[in-house]
Amino acid sequence: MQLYAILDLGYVTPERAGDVTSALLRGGADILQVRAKGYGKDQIAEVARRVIPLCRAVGVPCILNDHPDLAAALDADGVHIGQDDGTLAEARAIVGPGKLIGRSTHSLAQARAAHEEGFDYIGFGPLFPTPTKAGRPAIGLDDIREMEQDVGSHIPAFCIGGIKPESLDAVLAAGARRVVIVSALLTAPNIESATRAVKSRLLRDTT
Ligand code: TZP
Ligand code: MG
Repeated sequence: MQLYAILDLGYVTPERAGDVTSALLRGGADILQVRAKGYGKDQIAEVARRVIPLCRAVGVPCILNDHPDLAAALDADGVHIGQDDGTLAEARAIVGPGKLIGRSTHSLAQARAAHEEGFDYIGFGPLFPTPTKAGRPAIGLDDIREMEQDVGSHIPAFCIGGIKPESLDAVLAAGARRVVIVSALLTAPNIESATRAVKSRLLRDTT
């Protein structure tokens, strides 16, 4: 599980959700999140109801951002929550056992804390400034290796934030083994081939 794709409705209209999801999956995304900041729960549910079966058909977990209640109601494979979205126990009580629960982390200390709390996976970043999460300071590449040692060797840890095909080599050289890439895939002229290119580099250049 090396490439985490996000169907982000900041870049993709709801009408294109199915086609874009299929392209990400054909390109080799290993896990996929539906992220829809500013959308109402009904709209998110409508999109997720179409995306979840596409993922399930190819055995890729489909994670909902932010809404444990919706994730439970739609039988998504899990939920992703931020630092201000409550505890693991609170989310677990809503989604139930057997679902994945991920946490956004923005420092080595937060990454260690998320692992100790028992999250199933983490995001670690943003490594670089990114319009997808505007205003969030970049944390750079220096802590990746230690994060991988302390956390990534126990649970999947996905580096995230401003990663482009051009910066992937530097991110991997800094010790990353798993990445989330959002805008660089969703705005690519051919989403499937852009995804496939990133995936094959991850398969080749990580252990
Ligand atoms: N969390 C930390 S950075 C980020 C999120 C959701 C955005 C990643 O998107 P992009 O477009 O790959 O920078
Ligand atoms: Mg959140």
